[in-house]
Amino acid sequence: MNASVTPTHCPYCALQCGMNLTSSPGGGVEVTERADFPVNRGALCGKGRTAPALLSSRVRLTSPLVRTAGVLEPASWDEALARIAEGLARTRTEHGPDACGVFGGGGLTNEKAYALGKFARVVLRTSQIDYNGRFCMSSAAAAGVRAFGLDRGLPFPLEDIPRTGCVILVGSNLAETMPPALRFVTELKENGGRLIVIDPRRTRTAEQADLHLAPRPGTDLALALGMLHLVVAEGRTDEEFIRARTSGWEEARAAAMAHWPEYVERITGVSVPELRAAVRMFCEPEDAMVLTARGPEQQSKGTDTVGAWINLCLATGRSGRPRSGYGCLTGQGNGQGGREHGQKADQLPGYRKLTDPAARRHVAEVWGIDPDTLPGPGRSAYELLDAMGTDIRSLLLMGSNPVVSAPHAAHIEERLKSLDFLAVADVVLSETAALADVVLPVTQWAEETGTTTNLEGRVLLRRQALSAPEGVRSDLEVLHELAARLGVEKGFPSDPEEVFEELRRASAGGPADYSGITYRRLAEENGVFWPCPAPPAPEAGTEAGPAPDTGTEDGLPAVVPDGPVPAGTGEAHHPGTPRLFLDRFATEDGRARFVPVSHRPVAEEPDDEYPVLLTTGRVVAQYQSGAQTRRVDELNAAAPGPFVEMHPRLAERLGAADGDAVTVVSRRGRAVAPARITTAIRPDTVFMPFHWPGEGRANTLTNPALDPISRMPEFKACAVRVEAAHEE
Ligand SMILES: Nc1nc2c(c(=O)[nH]1)N[C@H]1C(S)=C(S)[C@@H](COP(=O)(O)OP(=O)(O)OC[C@H]3O[C@@H](n4cnc5c(=O)[nH]c(N)nc54)[C@H](O)[C@@H]3O)O[C@H]1N2
Ligand SMILES: Nc1nc2c(c(=O)[nH]1)N[C@H]1C(S)=C(S)[C@@H](COP(=O)(O)OP(=O)(O)OC[C@H]3O[C@@H](n4cnc5c(=O)[nH]c(N)nc54)[C@H](O)[C@@H]3O)O[C@H]1N2
Ligand code: SF4
Ligand SMILES: [Mo]
Repeated sequence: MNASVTPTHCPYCALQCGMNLTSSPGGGVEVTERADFPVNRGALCGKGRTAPALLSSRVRLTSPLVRTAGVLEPASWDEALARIAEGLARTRTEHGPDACGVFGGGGLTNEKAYALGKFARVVLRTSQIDYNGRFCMSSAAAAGVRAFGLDRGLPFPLEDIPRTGCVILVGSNLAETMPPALRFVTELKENGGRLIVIDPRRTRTAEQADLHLAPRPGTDLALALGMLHLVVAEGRTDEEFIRARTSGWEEARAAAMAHWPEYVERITGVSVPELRAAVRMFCEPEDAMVLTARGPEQQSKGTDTVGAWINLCLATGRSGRPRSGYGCLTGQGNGQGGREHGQKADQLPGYRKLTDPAARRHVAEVWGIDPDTLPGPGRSAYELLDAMGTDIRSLLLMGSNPVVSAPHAAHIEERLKSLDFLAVADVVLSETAALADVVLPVTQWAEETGTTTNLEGRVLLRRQALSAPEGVRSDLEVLHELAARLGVEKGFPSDPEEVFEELRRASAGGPADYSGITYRRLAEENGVFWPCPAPPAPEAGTEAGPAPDTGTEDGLPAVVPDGPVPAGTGEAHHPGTPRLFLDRFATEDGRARFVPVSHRPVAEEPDDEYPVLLTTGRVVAQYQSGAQTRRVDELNAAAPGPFVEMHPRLAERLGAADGDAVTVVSRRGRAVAPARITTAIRPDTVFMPFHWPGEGRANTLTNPALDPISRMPEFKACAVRVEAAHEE
């Protein structure tokens, strides 16, 4: 590549900030401003700014590693790939195809996620594939499908936020997790809109709020029901909207009416006057939005909790129209696209269902196989990891580091060690890769091309800006080589555009239809929102039909340029769909569905032995399991290690001063980290970030209790005891 400036996107979170990579004289690249991308308009957080550091880092892997006499030793690609093919083939012969597991990640590009899902079903013929997105937004996805018939994190562009009247941010610490997006909230306030933040901690985000409610962790469901109760009691429902656009209101209303504000106050710790103030702030303006993130979602009742917030939006008519609605702030770089193209246990590309016979026929035809050979749905992420060493004997893992990020992590670490065979593809020797029998060094974001779909449902092109160091190969090349070694010579191209062309066909007609999107369009436009079907082939001599309604005729500026097709192509194209549900919801009858939901306690309530609630989350300078960001000096200096955030009253009871090591004990294990004492957290709650392995690993403590629908673990609430470390 000799272009000196390459416009591309950040490797980390779901905002997928635009950035330019400029060749630096030393041979690498540096990040320079790219102001034309509307999501971040040039702004970046520290992680994005420092992302190139890992490209040339000494700690990145540049040779395959193969475990020999118990030790990981450098090996040739040939040897490493042969070992993996042999390991998987042996498991299949000895224990059947479902004993081979595959684990993916929401950071993988659409092309990789698609190829990985196809690899599992076509090459390994296993049903046992899932990915870390199950730990991320699966509850919101399940609730979205249940209510709207479709899951796209945000049904509108971020640019709509400043144009609404009130935003409730439920369990999102936007200021730390997507810093450039805070601008939308600031603009909302400048326009006279109000911000409500719901978080047990007074976070940097909560500090921006007009109203901050600090419920006990795990009680958002009751909180939303209490607000809906007040909406009904105060006559603030939108009867016309309910009648015209929804179904199921009577049952949902009855369920909410059982949640009296005083009862909700006892459960949540949020006072009745605060609840009333929130209802007033939300209902008074004509338009309002509710945006949830991991706080309410990573609960063993996350699906119902999100359902309750959706009910609130529907009952007040704040859905299915411009400037209003419910949205989920998806997390990983390709958290949205990663859940659409088949690495999820129950899914085929285009957000199709593996249990739907028509979907199976369509995808099997694209893949050139008999639909009857497609396996059925497999286990969810935690259940798959938990079955390692018993039903699952071999695992191929790409794009996740569960030794740090899975709940009940010490148990998962044991399960990983009990596998007959583990292969990991990564850019660094993560804590999980360190346990593998074979580790494959793969290319990074700036060294390869591919598409991601950001939290708005905007499909983007990440472009290669420099060549990869010798010795590394791309994930697509890995899958190509492994497929061939396992007897499937065709169907696994290593060229990303070729994979995308097939993905377009596989997704055509599905809920997440990408068939009208091409690399060429993505290179010319600032992304394209799905669904974007390919236009029907025009009959000779006729003009293409009118463009479908995309929601850009509501007086707001179009977000996606839907102007003329690039000269010379001669085809009309679908402009993409920035705004969903404006005319109808994606259910069969076009109506949004209310779901009756009721409060239930967290899976593990505090008791005498474990009297405190632990919640977990993130800090601005580290990303996820930290595999990448813990290797960047500037980020480590800003966030060097774990801590236990606690209220002075709790600290006093322990006799702990700020910075003293404390031990946090749950039924699953113990972790040690320094106390960080602050009045910004509820006295009955402690908070730990989960970015670190070792003795400060938060996930040693967390509870793998699963939501019955989404199979999301309860990362956000478990019972613990806190001790001064010297008591040990
Ligand atoms: N710096 C940084 N940014 C990231 C990431 C990262 O690792 N680091 N990861 C990316 C990914 S994958 C994701 S999913 C997003 C996550 O983005 P967020 O959801 O914003 O992140 P979290 O810190 O997990 O949780 C948000 C807040 O939920 C609060 N919370 C805890 N328990 C509860 C509860 O019971 N109810 C409510 N209402 N709130 C609660 C926490 O106090 C926390 O402030 O961030 C993305 N961006
Ligand atoms: N306690 C607690 N635990 C949590 C959460 C929480 O809030 N609290 N949040 C959960 C959430 S929302 C998430 S998303 C998960 C995330 O946790 P993980 O699934 O562990 O995610 P990452 O740390 O991003 O791991 C990605 C790994 O893949 C590598 N990698 C990056 N890009 C590529 C690529 O293109 N190809 C390959 N082969 N490898 C690549 C990285 O180096 C890294 O080792 O953690 C979950 N765990
Ligand atoms: S906010 Fe997210 S996408 Fe933007 S620079 Fe930071 S990590 Fe990258
Ligand atoms: Mo996530």
